[in-house]
Amino acid sequence: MMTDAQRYLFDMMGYLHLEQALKRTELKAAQRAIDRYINTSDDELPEGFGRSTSLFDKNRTQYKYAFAFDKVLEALVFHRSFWPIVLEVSGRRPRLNSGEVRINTAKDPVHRLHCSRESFGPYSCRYSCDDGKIYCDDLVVFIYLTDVLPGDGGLLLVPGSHKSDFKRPPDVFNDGWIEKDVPLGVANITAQAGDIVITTELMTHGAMTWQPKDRDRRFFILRYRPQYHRQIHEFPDSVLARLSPETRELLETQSYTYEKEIVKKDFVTLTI
Ligand SMILES: O=C(O)CCC(=O)C(=O)O
Repeated sequence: MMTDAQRYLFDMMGYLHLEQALKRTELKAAQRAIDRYINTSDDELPEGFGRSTSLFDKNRTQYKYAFAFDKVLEALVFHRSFWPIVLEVSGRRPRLNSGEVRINTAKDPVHRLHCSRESFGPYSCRYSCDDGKIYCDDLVVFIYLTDVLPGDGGLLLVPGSHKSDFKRPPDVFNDGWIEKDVPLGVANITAQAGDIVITTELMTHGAMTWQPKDRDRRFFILRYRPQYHRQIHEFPDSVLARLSPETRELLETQSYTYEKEIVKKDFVTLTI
């Protein structure tokens, strides 16, 4: 389960910043695996892998199914620093809905502020607290693989907005277009490589233009939903075939009552 401090902070602000959550060896191994992914030509990549072709990612900054590219990356979906959080907010009914790596360079445009409530309506995503626990049906985990320094740009969050009941008026935060100067009420997260930031899709978030010309921003985006959720991403067989049994179980959709074996463990390790 989450610690009391994590529960308090996540509930109040809508996000957690876990500093240096990855060990140095885990970080180095993940960085090497991502280098290998992006330096492999399209025709040598396993079936299903490559840059995103999604309409939501016109600049093709995302590398699909990165968690399934290498066992080092696959192990991160169960990382001990946030697995108890995934278990709590899913009511011990977790499912991984996607796991991609995003790479931002100076060419990439600003990512306008958005959230599920604003994009898809007030009932698209849920956040609530019951019996001393948090429930949230679209948890987003950002694992940073490179440093973000003050002034670089990158992730913006509007703390507390995961509980907002009002529509954001267009004159607030420049209608969501935040190029460089961060307005009061918005937080620019300057995470270091190895840090993990956890939030919900209900949180108003976006990203400023990446400023450095000599460094890019690389991070993993893992998204978790309850196993019975109806808005799911189906994974291709070519991706499923590469995974360990524990990860395949994490990707399964199941009923409310079904208890997966992986939820019985405080720490999940991949068996093959
Ligand atoms: O680039 C970022 O840090 C934020 C990503 C984002 O807004 C999203 O994936 O919806």
